[in-house]
Amino acid sequence: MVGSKGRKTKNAIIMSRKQADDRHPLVSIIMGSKSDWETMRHSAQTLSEFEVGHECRVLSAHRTPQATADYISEAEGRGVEVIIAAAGGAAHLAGVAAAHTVVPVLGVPMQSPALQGMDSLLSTVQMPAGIPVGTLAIGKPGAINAALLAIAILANSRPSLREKLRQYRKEQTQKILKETLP
Ligand code: RP5
Repeated sequence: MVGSKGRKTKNAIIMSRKQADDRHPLVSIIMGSKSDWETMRHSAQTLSEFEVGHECRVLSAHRTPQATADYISEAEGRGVEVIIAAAGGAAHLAGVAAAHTVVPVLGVPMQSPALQGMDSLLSTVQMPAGIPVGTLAIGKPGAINAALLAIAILANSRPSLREKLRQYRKEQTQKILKETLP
């Protein structure tokens, strides 16, 4: 009886969380400029492939500082569990986001025209101790991996997502093994 009651309770918790997941975006993708979308659409696309609810916003650490602070400060209360922040050049968006929340922040450095993203990478990755940003690779690989890492974080407490990640890796392996060279 106790066991079945426990399972019922557990199921109820899982169901209510699934309902909540369906209602609220779990991942927020923010980027410093609309010009970053061509890269960051790969984050959104990857999350969509895993059916993870997300929202995308243009917010700048420099051009919209107050709106950025307000949005990030409210994200946790709205059910956001991971924030992906992309910026290029003097790329302070991920760091500023991390300063306003304890929700994990993943930074994606954009491939800037002037310095090919080295500026973005260093601005994003060199955070002072105490305010972490998990920084991914420059450009499209970073955008895809930020989404996969966000999914892996969510999957710690969502077994179905973890299974989807395993399946993704299997398919990727099969695809590579089938490659032929001219
Ligand atoms: C950054 O400046 C943005 O993240 C973008 O990568 C870069 C250039 O922005 P735009 O001049 O294209 O708006 O803030």
